[in-house]
Amino acid sequence: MGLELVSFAICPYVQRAVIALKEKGVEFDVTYIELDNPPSWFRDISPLGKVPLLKVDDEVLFESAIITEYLDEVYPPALHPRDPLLRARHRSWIEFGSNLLVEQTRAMLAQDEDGFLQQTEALGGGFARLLQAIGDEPYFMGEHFSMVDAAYAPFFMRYEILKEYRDDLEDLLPTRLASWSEQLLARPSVQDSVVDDFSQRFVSFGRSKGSFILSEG
Ligand SMILES: N[C@@H](CCC(=O)N[C@@H](CS)C(=O)NCC(=O)O)C(=O)O
Repeated sequence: MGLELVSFAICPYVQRAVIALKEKGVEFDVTYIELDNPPSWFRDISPLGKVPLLKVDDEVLFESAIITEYLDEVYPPALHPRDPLLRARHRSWIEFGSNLLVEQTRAMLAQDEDGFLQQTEALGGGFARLLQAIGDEPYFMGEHFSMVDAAYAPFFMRYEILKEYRDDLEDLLPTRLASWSEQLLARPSVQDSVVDDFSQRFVSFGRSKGSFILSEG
């Protein structure tokens, strides 16, 4: 089966799919597009106009959660727990992680200090909730890397970059979440899930959108 992932280089949702593919050792091709100026073939095949898309032979899948669920059904090892209730719980927390990614993007793209502080308050609230759900170290559910871990790794990778620009983000992250982040970012599947100049591209993107915290001063 030929797999082709359609990607925008700094998209965290694409990155979730890449991590899942790498954890499973599945071969795939990547086609990068620029979202500011998407090619017409992309508009033709992307119902929501968003990445990721996963082309499976002639079929096109969209939405990262659907893509990763498909991958988990087809390729071992399973990254979701077998128990239906636990699996549903994990899916719920993945959805929570998607909301946290939105809050993070808003914080990054805030145009002034007030906007940034407002968004970090929202992030802090999200962290407090997450602390109630996460188990003992190292991963979300203890010893084994799961789909929830794949879903949060892109958030923490971006958080590390943003921390370089704002010390207060270091203090905002609770210790347990910081140690989870460390585990995730050390994982080869996570390290190999982005382009080589990811940090630079991420920062340039933020600057091009007028990010207050990433501004060059
Ligand atoms: N819910 C979607 C979100 C994907 C998403 O927002 N992708 C962004 C790039 S990171 C995108 O394609 N945006 C283009 C647009 O909204 O027009 C998923 O999980 O796949």
